[in-house]
Amino acid sequence: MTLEAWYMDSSEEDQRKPHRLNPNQPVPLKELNQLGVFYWKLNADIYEADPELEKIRKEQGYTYMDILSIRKDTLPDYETKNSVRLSLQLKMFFTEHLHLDDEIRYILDGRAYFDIRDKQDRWIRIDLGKGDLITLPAGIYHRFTLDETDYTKVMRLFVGEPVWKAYNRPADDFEIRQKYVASLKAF
Ligand code: KMT
Repeated sequence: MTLEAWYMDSSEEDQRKPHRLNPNQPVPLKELNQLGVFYWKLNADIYEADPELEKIRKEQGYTYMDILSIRKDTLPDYETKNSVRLSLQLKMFFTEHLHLDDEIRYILDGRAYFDIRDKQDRWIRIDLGKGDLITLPAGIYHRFTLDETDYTKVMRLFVGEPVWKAYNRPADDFEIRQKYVASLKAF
């Protein structure tokens, strides 16, 4: 089971680039687990009838699911017509925020990055590809971006009726944020 993550540089360059430090500073899965992030590797080719996915959904109570394809058009009118909403949404996804519920995402195709904050408030970039299912805990500050391939197809899972509302940082007074921060002290 492999999942690659690393500490990010602070350059303002294109968010879709890897932004690794030089030399690279990897973050092992165990460290992600201590931040409340969990991971499964599945076979995305059989997601429509995958007993392993079914088992996870049942055990975790992920009753809701939908699928989004996210593609940055390379057409010159990317910022116009139908692409405007997607472009705005991508901007929102990359604005640091938290949710009141866990965020559960399963990459069915393509690639994407999730960035999360560690305990010292440093950015960790998590590199996701086809077959990667990740859960981010409620209350963690994070953001999402496509990588340079500009395409991902992602399954969103949720316990019960989905609530996608994002609260941009600062959201430190939220009970869920305080609960999350307190949970980190256990380590
Ligand atoms: C979020 O709110 O962080 C996201 O939904 C990320 C994008 S997953 C399609």
